[in-house]
Formats: sequence, structure tokens, C-alpha cells
Amino acid sequence: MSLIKNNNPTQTKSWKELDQHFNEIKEQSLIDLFKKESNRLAYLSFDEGNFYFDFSKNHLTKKTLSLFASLANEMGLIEAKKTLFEGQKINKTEDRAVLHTALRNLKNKPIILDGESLMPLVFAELYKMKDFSTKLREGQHLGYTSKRIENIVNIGIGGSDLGPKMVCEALKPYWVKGITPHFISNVDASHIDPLLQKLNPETTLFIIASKTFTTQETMTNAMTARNWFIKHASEKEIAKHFVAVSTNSQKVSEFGIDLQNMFKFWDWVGGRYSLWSSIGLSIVCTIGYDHFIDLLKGAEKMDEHFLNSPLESNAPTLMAFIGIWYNNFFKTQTQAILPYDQRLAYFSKYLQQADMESNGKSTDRNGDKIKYETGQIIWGEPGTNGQHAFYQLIHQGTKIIPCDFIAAALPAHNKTDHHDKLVANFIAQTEALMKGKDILTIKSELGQKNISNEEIKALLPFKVFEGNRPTSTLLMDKLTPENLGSLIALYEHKIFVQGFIWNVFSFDQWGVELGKQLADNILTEIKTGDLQESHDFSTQKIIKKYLSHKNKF
Ligand code: G6Q
Repeated sequence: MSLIKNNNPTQTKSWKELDQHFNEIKEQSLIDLFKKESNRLAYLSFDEGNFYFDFSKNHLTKKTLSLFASLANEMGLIEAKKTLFEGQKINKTEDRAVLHTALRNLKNKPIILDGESLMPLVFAELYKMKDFSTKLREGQHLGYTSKRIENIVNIGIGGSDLGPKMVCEALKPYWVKGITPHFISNVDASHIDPLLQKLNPETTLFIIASKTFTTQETMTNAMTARNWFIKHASEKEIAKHFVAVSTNSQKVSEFGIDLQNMFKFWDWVGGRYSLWSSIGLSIVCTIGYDHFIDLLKGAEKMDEHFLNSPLESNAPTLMAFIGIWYNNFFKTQTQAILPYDQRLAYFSKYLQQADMESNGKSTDRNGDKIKYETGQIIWGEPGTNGQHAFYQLIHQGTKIIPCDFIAAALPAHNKTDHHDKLVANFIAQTEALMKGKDILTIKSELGQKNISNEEIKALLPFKVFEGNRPTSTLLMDKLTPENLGSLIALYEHKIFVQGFIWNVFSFDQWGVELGKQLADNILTEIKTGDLQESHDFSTQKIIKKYLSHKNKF
């Protein structure tokens, strides 16, 4: 399969110009940029759908954006976007197309893969989810003692867990009455045990979500759930309480789940991009089908924006540029995601996987070792909690941490006082990070206290905030299913653009595969006590230590 232009981005003319431009801009503070350009908002902020984007508090000028636009042209970004949406096999190391966008193609534009029309398959699965979730909600699908299902347990990990968990948490105000979702991922039984203790098997449905249906953690938890269930009910009742979401019907069948209770998806849906597929079954059951469709609609809107908007107002592309600017030129290493919304508690964790698994690569698309920086370290917590924890380092540390501040203007509750305070903090932080606090202000503050000039002098260096810390602001009107869909798709496309420019394959994850394989090998040794000589001496000793502890009990 041919891949646009296999460019090393650092060898392009635009990259070299960006390098020179960086030397011009690096000494200019954000405040300088604001003083020079009173019209910054005209080109660094815009409304798009229900979102307002403000990128002005970043170390950017018109020239920066125009050089990035040239870089995108030199690399062939427009053609690359087409290959994504058309379903070319851009996940080359796995020989797969990358078509999560087909899952929210509600306008039903034809998509053909290997001669097969995909949209009928996508809609068939959507309707199956609709049917199932309606039956649950309306009490047509009952448990083995004819009671309604009240608890749904999604058993999955990584891409089969983080997306649905994040979305269900974010959309709590939309939960259908009488159904509570739970998410079990860790193979540590401390995760599943306490949950099983409080669940009633008569009213519990397990969704075993695994693309491969071979993942150790998921299969172990699924088996534990199954064993717990058949302690209370006979095996033939499993059909009413266990459904599977997978691409692997053989393994689903072997596990003992009737294929009628299997929801399909396909190898062209990557795990971390799969919440739009039947991996989203727990979402559909939790918020209802119509709201799930709204989620898809929001993502579809963002897809269209990404495909069709010019670069200067193309939110995912600009965010990708900003990330590359900091990562590769300012050498910032990390990117904080700071949603001022408790409902987005899992959003940064979700993005951590989406981004770091996609672009945490050091081999380029030609198979060569990469000599420049690629994927950023993504992290974050909801505000205002983070303010009382790690913001100290963002304000006064030695590292520059670009931050995305995200908030919804309207809350889902009526406690206006809480929300005004939340939003006040959200706005105040971006301003403070940019402006800092200068000596004069601090002097005057300290002057009002009853302390000597000498003490003031001694305290000053600790109290100064240099500011000049970059932030981007994303303000949506409300955290609705539709807006959440757009927000997630926004970051998905940001990741795509960055991976494309960095010249990596964003849609494989060999590091994850390695983890799966290594654990299996050591597990065999732990179970048999037969240690392999091939381990290094440190690893050998740790295994032996574990076995000696284990054998004491
Ligand atoms: C995602 C990754 C990974 C995967 C999990 C679970 O893109 O591939 O996080 O989702 O390892 O895999 P299964 O869905 O196959 O159980």
C-alpha cells in the first residue's frame, strides 16, 4: 500500500523555517505578543458548533500558523485525511483500514472496504443495540427470576473499557432510570470482588467486551463473573445475563455465550477508537439509544469540520500544530488536559490511552528509527482539584506544561453558585498562567501586611510568578451527548494529524501486544515454578521472591 509521501518532517523546508521562526519567537513572552497584536483573537479564536476555541494564550503568531500550514501541505495532510475517511489500509503493520469515522457516518455515505459495503453492517449492529437496550429498559429482557436488569457490568480493559467508562460518567445526567453501569478492568480481584459482593445475580447483566476475546484480564474477570453467577443460577440461564462484544465469534462461542447474544465489530475499528461501535453497548444501555445517536452525531459533525474547514479555523488541526510546536520546538514533553467538569473525571485518562498508544512510537513509516520527538505525555485531572495539587509545578516549576482548559458554560444542575465559582477558577487560571504575578504587585500586597522591608525582600523571589505559561481554552455551551461526541472526535483527529506529521503509524500498538505476551510467559513460570534461564538476574530474583512469599501461604 502506498503512503502519501513518506517524509521525515524535520527534513522539510517548512520545518527548517519553523526552526528559525522558533529562535525569533522564543524570547517573546505571551504578554509581549498580546501587546503587539491587539487583534490576536481575530485569528486565534473562533466558534465552531457549540464550542468556542481560544488559542491566543499560546506562543503563536500568524507566521507560526502559516509555516505549519506549509508543513501540512508539504507532508500531504489533505490527501492523508482522505485516506483515513475512505478506508485505505493506513494501519500498515496490521494491514487494516482505520474506519472509526464510518461508525458515526449517520448520513450514510457509502464506504467500501475490500469490495464490501460497510454501512449496512454498521447500521445492522446499531439496530441490534437499539433493540437490546430497549428490551432492557422496557423490561422485556428480564433476568432468570423474571426481575428487571438493574446493573450492567462491562468487563473489558484498555480500549474496551476506558471509552465507555468515560462516556457513561460524563453523561450521568442522561442515565436511564433504573439501570446503573459498572466497569471492571483490572485483573486484580480487588476490582471485581467488592462489586460482586454487592450485586444481585438476578438483576445483573455482564457485557464481556473484548475485540480479540483472548485478553488475559478480561477473560479472567469474565470467568470469575461466570463462576459467581452459576453459584446462584443454572448454566442455562447464562444467556439472559451474559452478552459479548467482540470481533471473534469463535472465542465467544467457546466461552459459552450464544452467538445471538454477541454484538459484532470489525478489525478496522481500533480498540482505543471503538466506543462508537458495539463496544459502546454499555453506553447505549446506560443513556439510551437516542442519546447514543446524539453522541455519534456530535462526532460526525467534528469529522465534517475536520475534513472540510480551512486550516486556520480547523480546531483539531490547529491543536495538533500547537502540540507539535511545543513538543518539537519548545521541547516541552508533556501536555495537561484540565477539564473543569467533574463529569469529565476520566477524560484525561481516556485521552492518555488514545494519544500515547497512538503516537508513542519511535519508528517511522519507512521502518527507520526516529531522531526527533513524537508522542507527548498526556495527563491531567479535573479542575479545581488539580489546583490544590499539581498546579504549583505548572505555575512555578522549571518545566513548561501546555494545558488544555475545557469547560461547559451551562451545568446540568441548578447550583449556580457552585458553577460560577468553578468557571471563575477556570478563567482565572488561564489568565494567571499567562500573566503571572510581578514584583510590584507582590510588594504592594506584602506592604499591607505588618512585616519589615527586609522580610519583604527575602520573600519576594518565592512569591514571583513569571507567567508566560501557555494554555488553550475550549468552552462548550453544555456537556451534552452531542458535544461530548464532538469533543472526543476533536482529540481523535488531533492525534491523527500529529501522527501523520511525525510520520508514525498511529493505529497499531505493538507495545501493548508485548505486555500481553510477556505476562503470559511469566505466568506459566509462576504456575509451574519452572523458571527460565533466559531472564536477567534482577527479574529471576523478583520471580523467586514472589514464589517464596506465595509458598508461605
Ligand atoms: C487499544 C489497544 C488495547 C486494547 C486492550 C483490550 O487500542 O489495542 O488497549 O483495547 O488491550 O483488548 P481486547 O479488546 O482485545 O480485549
